Amino acid sequence: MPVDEILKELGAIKNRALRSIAMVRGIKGLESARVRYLGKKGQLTSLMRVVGGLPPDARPLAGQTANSVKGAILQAIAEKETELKAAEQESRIVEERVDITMPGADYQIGRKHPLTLVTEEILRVFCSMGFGVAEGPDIESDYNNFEALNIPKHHPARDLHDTFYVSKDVVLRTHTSPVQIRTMLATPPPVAVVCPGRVYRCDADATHSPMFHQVEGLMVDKAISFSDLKGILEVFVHEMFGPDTPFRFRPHYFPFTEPSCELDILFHGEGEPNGEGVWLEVLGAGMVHPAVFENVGYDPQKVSGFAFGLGVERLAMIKYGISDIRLFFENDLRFLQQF
Ligand code: FA5
Repeated sequence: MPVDEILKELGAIKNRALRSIAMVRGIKGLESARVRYLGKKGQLTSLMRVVGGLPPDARPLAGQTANSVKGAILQAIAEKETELKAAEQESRIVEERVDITMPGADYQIGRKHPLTLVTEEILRVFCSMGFGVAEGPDIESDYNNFEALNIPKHHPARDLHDTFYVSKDVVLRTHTSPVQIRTMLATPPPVAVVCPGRVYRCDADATHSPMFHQVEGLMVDKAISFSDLKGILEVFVHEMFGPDTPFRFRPHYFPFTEPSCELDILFHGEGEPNGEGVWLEVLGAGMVHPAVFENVGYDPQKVSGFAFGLGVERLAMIKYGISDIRLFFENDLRFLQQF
């Protein structure tokens, strides 16, 4: 290839390369322009090989020209690279700009479940009267749940409890009364405790749930009488629901108390007939049966006491005017956010 032509071609390569580098829009495009002209098989590299093969007298001029074209292309690439990087940084600054004058992201603060609120309120009232708090396990022995409470195997009262059996001698506790047994086995009299917790029964409708909450109460000392029980429960109802709340005691039967009663509160809720209210049973109670004292090693000749077991859901239904117990367990935020 004659030198003239080589020089002309070098000039043309330079023009093309500078033009296409000027038009490049990104780093990738710049790299492919570099490969196109300066890569192993690039246009300038290939022509430089031809220059290498020229006769010695023609080589210096062609070689110098080729080197200066290469220098110009390299410089253009370097300048373009600086320009592209600056533009990229600029656009990232714009994209990632934080507007500190915008309002903050909204987040929801959790709150206590209505049953937790009511349980805390119940404990507050009894603790203010001198009761302590005791707890027991949800999975309980048949002995503590039934036998020690004067409900032997095959006793008809067992049918009332619709028990979930874990094994022959282990149950999901059907009430919090086994915590009475645990407390008396662990502590000599006098005792005054309230025992909150979950209980389980195979039973479900608008006022019955298969898992619900009770608070057990137990007071044992010398000469505790039924009037003490009535007085304590009256204070409780009036503290929880206000001094004018109508309530009534009704005779009842429990194998572990004698005499026994139930306490009803007049409930005004959605859907109740005539607007007169309905009596809702909220707790069972009575004087601890001598057989129970004997089972825990207390002497029924020396001590007496009362016990009660109240339903937390029932009290929450009355307090908040809720007619369906299932609302407590559906986890509907529209319901829960009202408390
Ligand atoms: C008992 O569980 C006795 N252990 C209470 C007791 C304790 C009596 C100490 C004497 C001495 P009962 O099964 O009636 O009794 O339940 C007590 C309260 O739990 C009921 O008054 C009611 O408020 C609530 N309750 C009972 N079953 C359910 C249920 N399936 N769903 C929601 N609450 C219930």
